[in-house]
Amino acid sequence: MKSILDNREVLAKKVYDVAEVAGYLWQKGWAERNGGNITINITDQVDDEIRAMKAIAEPVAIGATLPHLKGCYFYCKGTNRRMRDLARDPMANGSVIRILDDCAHYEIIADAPVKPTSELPSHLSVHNYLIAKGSTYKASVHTHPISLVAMSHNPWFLEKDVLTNLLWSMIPETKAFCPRGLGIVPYMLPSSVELADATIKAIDDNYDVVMWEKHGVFAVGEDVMEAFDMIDVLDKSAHIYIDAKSMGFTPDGMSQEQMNEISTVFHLPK
Ligand code: 2HA
Ligand code: ZN
Repeated sequence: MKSILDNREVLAKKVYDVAEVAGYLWQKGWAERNGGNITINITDQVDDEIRAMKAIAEPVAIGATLPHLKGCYFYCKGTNRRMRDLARDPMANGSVIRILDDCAHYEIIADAPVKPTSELPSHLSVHNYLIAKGSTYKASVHTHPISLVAMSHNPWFLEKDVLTNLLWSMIPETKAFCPRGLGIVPYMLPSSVELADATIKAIDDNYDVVMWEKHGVFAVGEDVMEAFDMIDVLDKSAHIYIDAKSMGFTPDGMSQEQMNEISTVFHLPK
């Protein structure tokens, strides 16, 4: 079957990176059924031939007007599609969409008429925000990491930066590779505009990874691997905390002095 990825090496690599991450999310147990979504901004990989491609489905309202997305293109996981299926066949379980000039509708241009993720309004609102800020970030990942979500059921962990500092202190790598920590968004209805707005507010507060209380996390990054890696190091720390707790003790965590040393050596904010 003909694919938009044919003879487009860079675009194909980006989509196959999404597929690779989708496989990791499934293997980690973070992607039950259709859980989670991934979108990547592929506008830079779009050539004249793609720009001229006809839509393969009727335009659909985004549910918001997003002025910075005019003429942008995204690869999006399909709604109700499984990460484990996307890992095998990304163009049958996701699609390429074009944002129309009214900035309020999208149309699917390839490869199959797979309707994008239920969290499309929040993903696209975040991409709109990132472009407006002049950010170079192109990827957003939403997933349901078990240990991090478990920790979000304790209100004490939801105070600003309590979880950030605790997770950073479990292993030196966590602050080094997730230097902005973990923002917190209180529980809100999945797919709601309120959740999208609160997520943008947290990203604007300088977090790259945001916890959606009792639901999952939302991460942004230069590419899908970077977004995944930040979630992965945070969840690793959550595992270490929980393992220590299940052995019957509360882990000491690295001391403030040790944390400061890491920050100095890795040139991280203190
Ligand atoms: O797409 O995870 O939050 C399934 C979800 C919605
Ligand atoms: Zn979810």
